[in-house]
Amino acid sequence: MKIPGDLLDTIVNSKNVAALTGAGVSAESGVPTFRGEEGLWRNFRAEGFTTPEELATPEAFRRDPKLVWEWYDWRRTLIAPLKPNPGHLSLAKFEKRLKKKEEGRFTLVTQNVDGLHRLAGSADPVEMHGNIWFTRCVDEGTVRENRDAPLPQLPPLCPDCGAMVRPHIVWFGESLEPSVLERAYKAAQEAEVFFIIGTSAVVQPSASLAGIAKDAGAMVVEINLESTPVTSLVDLSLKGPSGVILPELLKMIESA
Ligand code: BV8
Repeated sequence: MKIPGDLLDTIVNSKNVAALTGAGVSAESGVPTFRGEEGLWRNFRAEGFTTPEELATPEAFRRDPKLVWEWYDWRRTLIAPLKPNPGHLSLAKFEKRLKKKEEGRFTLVTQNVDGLHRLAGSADPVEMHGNIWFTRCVDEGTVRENRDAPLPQLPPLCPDCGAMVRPHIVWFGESLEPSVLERAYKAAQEAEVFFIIGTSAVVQPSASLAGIAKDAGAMVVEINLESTPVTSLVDLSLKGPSGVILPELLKMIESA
C-alpha cells in the first residue's frame, strides 16, 4: 500500500484522530452490510414492506412490532457468534497507542449497531445509531442490555411494567441523541486526521462528518472497496478491505 510521505507523517505525528465507521468494517466478520449485493436491505423479505429500509422506521414498528422484531431477532441471531476482525482490532490498537501520547486523543464514531468495536477493545465508541444488544421500554424509556438470541418471545416485554420494548436503535426519521451527536461533531471539528471507513456515506447526519472535519482543517482519509459521495473531498483514498488496509497502515505507523 503506497501512502505519500507527507500524508503518512501527518498521520504518524497527529495527536487528535477521529474515525467514522460503517457496515463495511464489520463485513469481514460476516456481518451483512446494508446496501451491498448481499446487503440486509435486499435479503430480508417481508410482506407489506418493499425494503427493510421501511422496516427500520417508527411507523413500521407501530404498524407491526412483531415483524420488526422478527427482523432484529434474525440479525441478532446471525451476528451473536461473530467476532471482531483485524480492522476492528487495529482501530482499538491505534486508539491505545494514541492515548499513550501526551494529549493524545482518539474518538471512534460508528454507525454500526453490532457492538463489535467494543468487543475489539475500543474504549468508548460513539454509537450514532444505537446498539442492537440493547432494548428500550416504550413506556418507561428504560434501556437494558439483552443478549438473548433468539429472543424467547416477540415482541419482548419490559420486565418491570409489562409494556413492549423496542430495539435501542435510531430508525429513519428519528433524531439521534443530542449528546451522541455533540460528541461526533466535536470529534470531527477537532480532529487533525479524520478516517471514514467502510461506509456508503449516504445516511445523514453521519455522512456529513467527513465534510465537517475537512472544513475544520483535518486531513481526511477514506478506506473503502469503492468510491463514495465523499471520495472527491478526501486527501487520501485507500481502496481495499478495511480488515487488510488497517493492519497494514498500523504497521506503517508503528515502524515510522
Ligand atoms: C435524523 C437503522 C433528524 C438501524 C439506520 C439530510 C439529507 C437527506 C436525508 C436526511 C437528512 N437528514 C435526515 C435524513 C433522513 C435519513 C437519511 O439519512 N436518509 C438517507 C437514506 C438519505 N436520516 C435519518 O432519518 C436520521 N435521523 O437525521 O434525524 C431528522 C428527523 C426527521 C426528518 C429529517 C431529519 C437517522 C439515521 C439512522 C438510520 N438508521 N439504521 C439498523 O437497523 O441498523 S441507518 C443504516 O445505514 C445503518 O444503521 C447503517 O449504519 C447506515 C449506513 O450504512 P453503511 O454503514 O454505510 O452501510 P452500507 O451497506 O450502506 O455501505 C457499506 C459500505 O462499506 C460500502 O461503501 C461498501 O463499499 C463498503 N465495504 C463493504 N465491505 C468492505 C467495505 N469497505 C471496506 N472494507 C470492506 N471489507
